[in-house]
Amino acid sequence: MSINTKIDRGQACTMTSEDHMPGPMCLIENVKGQLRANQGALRILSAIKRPVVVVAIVGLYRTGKSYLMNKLAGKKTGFSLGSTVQSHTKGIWMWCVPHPQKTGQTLVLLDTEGLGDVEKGDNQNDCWIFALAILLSSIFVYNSMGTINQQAMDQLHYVTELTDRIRTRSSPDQDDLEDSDEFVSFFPDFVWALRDFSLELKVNGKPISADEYLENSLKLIHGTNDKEREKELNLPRLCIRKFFPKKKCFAFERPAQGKKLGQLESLQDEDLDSDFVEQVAEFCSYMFNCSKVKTLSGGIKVNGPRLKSLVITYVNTISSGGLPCMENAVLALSQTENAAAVQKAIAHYDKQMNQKLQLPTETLQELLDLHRTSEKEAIKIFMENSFKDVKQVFLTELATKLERKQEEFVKKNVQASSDRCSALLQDIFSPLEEDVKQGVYYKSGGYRLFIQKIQELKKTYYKVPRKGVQAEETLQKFLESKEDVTDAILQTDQALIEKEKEIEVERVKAEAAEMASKILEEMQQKNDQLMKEKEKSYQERMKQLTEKMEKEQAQMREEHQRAIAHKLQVF
Ligand SMILES: Nc1nc2c(ncn2[C@@H]2O[C@H](COP(=O)(O)OP(=O)(O)OP(=O)(O)O)[C@@H](O)[C@H]2O)c(=O)[nH]1
Ligand SMILES: [Mg+2]
Repeated sequence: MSINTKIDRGQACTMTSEDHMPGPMCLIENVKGQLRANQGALRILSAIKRPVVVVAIVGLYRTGKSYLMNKLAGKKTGFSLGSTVQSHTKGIWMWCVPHPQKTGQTLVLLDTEGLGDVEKGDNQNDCWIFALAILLSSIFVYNSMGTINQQAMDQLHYVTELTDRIRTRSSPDQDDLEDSDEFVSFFPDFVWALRDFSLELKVNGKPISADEYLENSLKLIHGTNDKEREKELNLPRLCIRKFFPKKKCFAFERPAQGKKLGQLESLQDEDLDSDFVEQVAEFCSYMFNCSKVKTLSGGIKVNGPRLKSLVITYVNTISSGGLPCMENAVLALSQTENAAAVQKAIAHYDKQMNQKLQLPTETLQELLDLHRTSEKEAIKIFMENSFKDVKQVFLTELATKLERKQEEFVKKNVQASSDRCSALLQDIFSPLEEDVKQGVYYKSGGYRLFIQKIQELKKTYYKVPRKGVQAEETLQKFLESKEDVTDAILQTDQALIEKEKEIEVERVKAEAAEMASKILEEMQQKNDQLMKEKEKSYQERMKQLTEKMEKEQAQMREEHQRAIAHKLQVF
């Protein structure tokens, strides 16, 4: 068991605030050459809702990487250092701290297993550690000892292998950009940290900056006799120039001499080389000021849960023998987030409707208007929280769900109106029913009185507000149920001659038919309203979708243009 694995168990990190981890934790374990995401660390990432700036450090083993990362964390100890020649850090370790300069952002420090340890035998793992550090970070620190000589360049062969290890797209494009040309759009900024750099930075007697030194070192070699070797020597230089548009170099003095080097963690700044202390301060200041939030294709800003999703997708792909693909990782991310966006939109719709809707509504339009406003807001929320919704799968799901909800509300509205109207009719007509029971209308002239009374009560019924969409239908049904009584009163009325009774029966029938046709007309009107509403919903979705797609396409075009511009600049 490695020392760091012991620490992982021993000091199980508990978060005291969103991004305060008392110490680092293993994020990607490397157990016998198998990479595995650590669930505890993933849980910590889930809780970080702020955008993350991810700094990863990579380089040969035993070159002071962990020590430098502790400096970025502002701590003396943290990432565990080894004091022997044995390689120490295993896998990829993570430490999330509040960003020292940018409030509202979290700094995620990734310390990686040293490359090139001869004890490991093959370098497969090294290549994957290198690739993962590139894929996960927004600023990538390559750490090496001494000057940038050919040996240092050769050690950077990992960068030349990235084209075989990383894909940007799931299916290569037919356009003028190769897959690796697009690395530039998504790759982190590049920082080369030169440790124990003791030479003076001068060319032809003139002082040069570390950045100029790096630029000079990346110039291609020309004019040798061995063209094959020349190509080989130039490849890492070309790759760095091609993949990383933004480069920076820092040279550090040896921090201390002799045995002190083994006890750096316990030394105060006064005990360290003063130039080194200054150089570390400069390095930290650059990292804090110039590092960007990790951003994915399409301008998607990464926060903790998104970083977690990237870790899972990449590690799973690598463990199952596949090549990590940036586009697929973004798609995997979009699946989870778009599903959540649908939920969020629905929750908002439900909240709005429950707060504002009072059933029964006076008219169907009143309900439909409220639905439309809430639906518009829900779609907006979905658009704000979703991305790369290929073929609008999730938008369609949302639309279907909202449509079903609208149908449910329409049904509920009908029921509420029927219930209210029935109760109202019961209330209004019960004295009349009582009189009928008492035989008040079964007498000569009783029929006219009865009809008069009904007309009166109908008026009372019509006057009551908010009866809703079923007002007519419920009344008609109610009156229909009273037809037998009406008929019996008519037949017993001695004051009317047979002819008058016949006419009256016809009149009542005509009145009922008129009411029925009115109701039919109303139903037709309601159907038309619902159809129109569907059309409006569709138009609203399309409007918001077009706006979003235009924005996404502009972003893509910009990324593409940047890649082409960089390609032209490098060659
Ligand atoms: N010479 C030298 N030693 C350093 C420097 N920084 C740290 N060290 C010492 O080098 C040893 C290894 O430091 P680490 O930070 O563990 O190195 P690492 O690159 O993380 O090592 P691995 O995890 O094995 O890859 C420790 O004893 C450190 O005190 C430096 O700038 N120069
Ligand atoms: Mg280390």
